[in-house]
Amino acid sequence: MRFLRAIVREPGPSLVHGITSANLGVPDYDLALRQHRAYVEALTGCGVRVTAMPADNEHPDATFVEDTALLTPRGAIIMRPGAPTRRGETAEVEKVVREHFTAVERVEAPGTADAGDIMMVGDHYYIGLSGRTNLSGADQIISILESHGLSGSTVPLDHMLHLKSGVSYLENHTMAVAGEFRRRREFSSFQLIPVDDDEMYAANSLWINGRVLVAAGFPKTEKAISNAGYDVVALDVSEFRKLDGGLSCLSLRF
Ligand code: CIR
Repeated sequence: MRFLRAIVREPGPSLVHGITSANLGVPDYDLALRQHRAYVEALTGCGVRVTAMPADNEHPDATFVEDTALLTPRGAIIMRPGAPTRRGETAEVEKVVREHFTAVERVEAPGTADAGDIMMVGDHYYIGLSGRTNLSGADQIISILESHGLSGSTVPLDHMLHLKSGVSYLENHTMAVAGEFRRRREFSSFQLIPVDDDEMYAANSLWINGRVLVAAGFPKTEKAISNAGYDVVALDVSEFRKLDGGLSCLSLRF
């Protein structure tokens, strides 16, 4: 598998009003901008051509563009975000997605889904049932995937915001897993890289074309992923962490 492109959305000054449960303080907007630029450079360094959407200042969480769409090799699905304040983010994203995809479908009410809850493993998509993604949303996504010859299954979440807050697929039949996902039956047949509780945030790592982007400041996880044979790139995303956002949330890859 190889990613050719990515879509990102620059953070706007309203970022400081984003949804959060992190208790890490208010993001520094200028620092967030610098971290976002470094993130885009890292994507480019992985051989990905990046489309940067302008900031959407009406939606403080819009920079977490991953949540708004699922892009598969057979078509795109526009999400219906679980947080009402995020629903308006999808309109502009859909326009950009339509420049690249002919098959574009949508999750409809009463379904809700954030694509941070969807993890691609080859042709199969694991969908977390969370505070943001409900069964109707997941069922709609699974039907659309099946209509394209792909498959999906649900994974109920106990505590995490999103599925990918606690598990990342690093290709090669390997996953980095934290917290409630370390012992889940659904993932027991994979080679698991356990992430310690004190480094839980680093479980949201991002495989791109052979490299793995890991949040800076989590040395045990960085070492474990590196020891598993990956070329690791550490990136500081402290300002996005303050809003519960991680590395994967900041882009749509396809
Ligand atoms: C939110 O609560 O929706 C944002 N503050 C963070 C979204 C993070 N996205 C992700 O994990 N995929």
